[in-house]
Amino acid sequence: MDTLKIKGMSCQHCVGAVKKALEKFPGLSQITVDLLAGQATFTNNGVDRQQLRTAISKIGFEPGE
Ligand SMILES: [Cu+2]
Repeated sequence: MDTLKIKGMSCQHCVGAVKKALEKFPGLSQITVDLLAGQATFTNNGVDRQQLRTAISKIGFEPGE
């Protein structure tokens, strides 16, 4: 499993928005987004992490490395 830190999530709506953005990548599966931990966890089958960071930034959150 991979994790990606995400800053700026404050409620379950944020969690839902992040999850939806990540679900658009066919290479990701088993996606969970944890509000308290401020991170997403997923299995990544070949998606460039930079693309994930870009998608998260576009919807207004701040991705970590
Ligand atoms: Cu929110």
